[in-house]
Amino acid sequence: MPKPIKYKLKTYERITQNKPVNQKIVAIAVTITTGNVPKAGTDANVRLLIGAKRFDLDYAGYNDFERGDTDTYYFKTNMTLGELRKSYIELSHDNTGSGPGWYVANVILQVQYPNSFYMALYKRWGNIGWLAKDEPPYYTTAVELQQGEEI
Ligand SMILES: [Ca+2]
Repeated sequence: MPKPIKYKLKTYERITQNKPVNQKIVAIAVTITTGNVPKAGTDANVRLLIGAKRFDLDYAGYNDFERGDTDTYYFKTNMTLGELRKSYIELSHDNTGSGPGWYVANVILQVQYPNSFYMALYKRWGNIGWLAKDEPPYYTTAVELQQGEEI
């Protein structure tokens, strides 16, 4: 078993860099692609933390996060871009259900500005891998996506 590491920090790209820190954000969309590998899917309860806010990712009557699926969740917010950049962001699940290990291919966070029909890319994290205690490397059900920046 490899040496335990609490989190795996991933590389990302961002195209909101040119916006001011006081830019208001009225909604956030998170798009998660579950990998196309055996046992990639999960039925555990998945949540996204953005700072002190917790977002439960679940559509009633829909089997979220199955192998190869891309699922998007929208949340209304009233934060600013600067507050988002300062926020700690973590994706996790509660390790419940049968075979709860989850293989996350990538995560995309988009933001919506007031009076804009479109979502703008905030960050994209690729090749995240297993969030699993029942799949290698067996050490965590959470991934830190962003530490929170000094701005
Ligand atoms: Ca599921």
